[in-house]
Amino acid sequence: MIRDQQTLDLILATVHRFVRDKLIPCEQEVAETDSIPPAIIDEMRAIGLFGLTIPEEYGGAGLTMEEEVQVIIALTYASPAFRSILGTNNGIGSQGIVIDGTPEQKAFWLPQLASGALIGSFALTEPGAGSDAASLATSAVRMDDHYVINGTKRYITNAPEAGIFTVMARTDASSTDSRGVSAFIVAANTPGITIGKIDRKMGQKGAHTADVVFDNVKVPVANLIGGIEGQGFKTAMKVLDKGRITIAAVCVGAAQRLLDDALRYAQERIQFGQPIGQFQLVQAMLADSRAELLAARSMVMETARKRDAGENVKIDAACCKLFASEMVGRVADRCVQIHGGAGYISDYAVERFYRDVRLFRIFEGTSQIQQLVIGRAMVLGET
Ligand code: COS
Repeated sequence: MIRDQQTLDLILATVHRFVRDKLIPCEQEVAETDSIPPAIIDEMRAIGLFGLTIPEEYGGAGLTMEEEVQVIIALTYASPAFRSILGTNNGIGSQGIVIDGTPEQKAFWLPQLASGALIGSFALTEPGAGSDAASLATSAVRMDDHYVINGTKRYITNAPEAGIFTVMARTDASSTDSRGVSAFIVAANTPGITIGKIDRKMGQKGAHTADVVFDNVKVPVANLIGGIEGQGFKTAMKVLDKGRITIAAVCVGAAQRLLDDALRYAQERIQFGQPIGQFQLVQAMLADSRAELLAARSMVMETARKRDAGENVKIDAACCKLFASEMVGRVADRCVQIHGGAGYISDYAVERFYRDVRLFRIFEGTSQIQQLVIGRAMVLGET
């Protein structure tokens, strides 16, 4: 749903300009230093990029899903690390509160996330619980007016920068499945929280993940999301449903950048006396990529519209994440191939993007988990 095309066009024009003038010129520096310059983050705050999806009554832009995916596609024309720093506030780091939080929780936390004053982070994965998220072992034990949380979370995006975590922990010690899990809002400066060293990743330099260790961390009862125990796994799944559409949009933005870079290279690079783009085998790689990109973009737009219309998009969101993340992997591979030897050299963005996009088939649910979600729901007769 587009609420006001003029306003959306204005936001998109601002993002396109920011990407072209500020983000792309700074990509190499981010990759080399593994950090985003504070001035860039300040500008993201000033433009309002941390609060895109947070409702207007809490200081955000309240974008619909259809509006959001367009902004994300525009933004992810630049290195995915830039989206990552603001991605959790717009997605998994805020949506637990947006979707299932109490009015008091929303009123207190969402304005701080919308402004970017606080970075939100989503703590589900553990050393022993990745794809099998419902088997998580982190415990939350009720003691009078607070809970005591103990456990370790792993590969937590933006953990080093986080001001708050959405933490999934087991409140029913006798349970072993999703029913005993609750979700909490935990301030990062609460005594007992330790952030591990920043993970050294294959790509996505500038986007940070780390372990988060909870050692007898006292969390007020008021921070139990929605105020009800046992709902935390469902909250996490609803957050991930939305997140999967967003990640698919990220894949579309990255694939567009890769393809534009490869097309430009194919038009400029001369071999056998002519630009390599004149050769049909190179054209085939461009054409396959263009067709797959159109398919992914169409899926994302259609699913975003369905979610805005209030339809259940569990299956379609998983389809989008599955197809778009595999698509961008194939596009990145072809674009490196079109660049030939240059594609293996880090002076060219395609080399970096090739490593960056590998993550999309893994995080927020692997391709195999998306297949499982889709197939299982189909067999159960869900639509
Ligand atoms: N929305 C709302 N509720 C949902 C839901 C959704 N999308 N998906 C599942 N649920 C509910 C189910 O209805 C079920 O509720 P009941 O107990 O009332 O029947 C409950 O949650 C448990 O669901 P299910 O039985 O499907 O859970 P499983 O343990 O079998 O696991 C998968 C489900 C594998 C899909 C889940 O663990 C998963 O998504 N894993 C990947 C996690 C992931 O993406 N991690 C990435 C890191 S976080 S960035």
